[in-house]
Amino acid sequence: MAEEQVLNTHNASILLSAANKSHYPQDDLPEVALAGRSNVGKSSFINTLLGRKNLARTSSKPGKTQLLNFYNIDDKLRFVDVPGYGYAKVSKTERAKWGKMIEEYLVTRDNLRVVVSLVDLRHDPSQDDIQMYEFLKYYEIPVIVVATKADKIPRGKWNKHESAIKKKLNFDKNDHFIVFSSVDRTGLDESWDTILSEL
Ligand SMILES: Nc1nc2c(ncn2[C@@H]2O[C@H](COP(=O)(O)OP(=O)(O)OP(=O)(O)O)[C@@H](O)[C@H]2O)c(=O)[nH]1
Ligand SMILES: [Mg+2]
Repeated sequence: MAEEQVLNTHNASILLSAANKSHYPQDDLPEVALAGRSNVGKSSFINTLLGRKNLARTSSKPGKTQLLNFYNIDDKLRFVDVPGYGYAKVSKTERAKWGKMIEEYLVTRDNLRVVVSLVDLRHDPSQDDIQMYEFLKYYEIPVIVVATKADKIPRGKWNKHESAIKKKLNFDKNDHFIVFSSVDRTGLDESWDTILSEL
């Protein structure tokens, strides 16, 4: 998408929630999926990018988002909020269902242009974070790594945390890495610029 193309990011709404392919929207609009551990800040990322308080549902209760939630942005693109992984209190059966749902979407969805893979800037990536990144690299799905909750650590330590995360992920230096905060909006413009450059 040409960046000069006008995108009214405030013109956004929830379109539908889907458990499988048969419920996905049927058109050619580009989609940006948000993936990451439960509670990492996926829904907050969407709200921040859209300048909305609570369009994408956020909660202090992890594991709340159970379906793929499709958000329409100005009839030009969609965000797809993917349920978070790694929530301990989820049963094995639920976990398997989650795996099938997300894999089906990521592997078969032609509309998908890029996955924003969120990690917590404060911590080393989890095994699930590493697996998600490897999965995306394996399927050659473009990925932007966004490290959230930057407001919770001093700016002087960001670089150190970024390096540690990149090392653990075996980060491909051709990929984008963005330090982000939905509290003070660090990385907001960079996130939009990067997402639009991938459409
Ligand atoms: N300080 C701070 N808190 C954040 C940030 N992003 C999200 N949070 C908080 O972290 C919690 C989880 O945020 P969500 O956006 O709901 O996380 P999620 O990844 O969508 O979680 P699930 O839907 O359960 O997978 C909420 O209490 C948010 O307010 C951030 O950048 N900084
Ligand atoms: Mg969420």
